[in-house]
Amino acid sequence: PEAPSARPGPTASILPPCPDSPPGLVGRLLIEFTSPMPLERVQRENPSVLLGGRYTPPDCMPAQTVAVIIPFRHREHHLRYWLHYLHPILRRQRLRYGIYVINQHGEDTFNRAKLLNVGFLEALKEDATYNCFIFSDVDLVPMDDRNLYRCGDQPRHFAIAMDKFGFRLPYTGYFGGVSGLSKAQFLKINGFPNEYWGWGGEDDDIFNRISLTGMKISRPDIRIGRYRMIKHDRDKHNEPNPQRFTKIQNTKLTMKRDGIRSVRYQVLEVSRQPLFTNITVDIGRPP
Ligand code: UD2
Ligand code: MN
Repeated sequence: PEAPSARPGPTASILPPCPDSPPGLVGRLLIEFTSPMPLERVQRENPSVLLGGRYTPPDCMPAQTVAVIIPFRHREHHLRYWLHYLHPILRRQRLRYGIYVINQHGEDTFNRAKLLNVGFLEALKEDATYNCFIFSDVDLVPMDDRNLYRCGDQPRHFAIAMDKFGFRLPYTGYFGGVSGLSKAQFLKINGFPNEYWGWGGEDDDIFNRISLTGMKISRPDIRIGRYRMIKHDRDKHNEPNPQRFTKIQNTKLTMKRDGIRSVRYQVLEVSRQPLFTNITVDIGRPP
């Protein structure tokens, strides 16, 4: 008979917890968007990523399960760079994660925050163990892998020093680009607003929700929270929202009725790609 030690055991139960500071991070990274990035190449270079863009570290047990949610429409070219850079970074960070691209169906006005609400609910339908949600624009790549895509005891703002803002925070209440909330933090603010159609304001509304519920934004060191944004023109059907200035004055009233508890949408397709899960959704149009 075979010696018991030769048999692979239930390895998951004997793995040590993942370290707070993952070994093998490289620090500052060279990020550029000039050479073309075929999806086949990105797939070839990330064989350890499982179908749907799932990954679990082989050598330790992570404390959190992280869903990365990307609001999306017609940005395939950006998504390829994002996947190329982020998968290896998230792997080095020893995260257990899944990537969800929430693709707005049709050509009505874009609604970033509503898509992020959809991502939260749909990721949880895929895996009820998600307890940390990272919301990332498709065109933002961190320049330093010490910027850990994890949740903490306060909502986290990751993209604090972007090239397009001269590597500075544009204003104290800025919460755009890449942010992260635990499941409990997200539910505490009733998720994100569904009623910001077009460009702008939704990130400030989210900031207001966090402040109004007595939480404080946590941020990385300014030397570490650096980002490159892929240069782009304003998309069609995402014109600046003229209502945004008045809407962000009213978060205190609107956040009770407008949020994750009231979001209505229809999923049209869930497709598990090698490096991400694509969820195409009909979120309606502005009233
Ligand atoms: C800024 C913020 C962003 C958001 C936005 C206002 C930065 C880096 N980001 O982005 O977080 O607050 O202002 O709404 O400052 N998208 C598509 N297809 C579209 C339109 C948008 O995929 O047709 C997605 C995509 O993930 C994109 C994101 O929405 O990265 C934000 O839109 P943007 O990149 O056009 O706006 P930007 O760079 O001013
Ligand atoms: Mn952008």
